[in-house]
Amino acid sequence: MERVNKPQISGISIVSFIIVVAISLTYYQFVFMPTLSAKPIVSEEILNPSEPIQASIVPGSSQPSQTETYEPKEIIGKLGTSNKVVWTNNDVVPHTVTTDNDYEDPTNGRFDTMPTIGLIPPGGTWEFTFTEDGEYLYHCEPHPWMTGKVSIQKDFS
Ligand SMILES: [Cu+2]
Repeated sequence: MERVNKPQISGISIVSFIIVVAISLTYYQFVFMPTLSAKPIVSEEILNPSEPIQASIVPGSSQPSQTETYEPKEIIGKLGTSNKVVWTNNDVVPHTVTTDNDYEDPTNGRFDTMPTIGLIPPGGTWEFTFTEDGEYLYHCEPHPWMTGKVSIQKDFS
């Protein structure tokens, strides 16, 4: 009797093994990999906030003695309403907006004009949408005395 049963048992084991492998591969291909490569899901209000904040690069900012450079110096935005900032260069020389600590937004990439437009030309604008709350310090690459901060707060209302 044992001799008859043994091939059946190993047959069942092989079938079970194939099923387990097939389930694992399916999970890996259709659930695990897409989760790894997908960008985070962000609501429309955060991607396109209704009240972007206007900031200015003040004329004369390239002078080391000037204390007013980015205006307002501290920008406070609310996630889902005003988590987008538009900088306008009102000076006569080009400037950058560059993260102090290599910050990268999970959706919009590095908080820095350099990889996208480089320097903001006189009269030019640059905008950045923060999709996470937090405090973001930045400066100007050619003029390191120019510093500013963006605080994005969660909206609890
Ligand atoms: Cu500058």
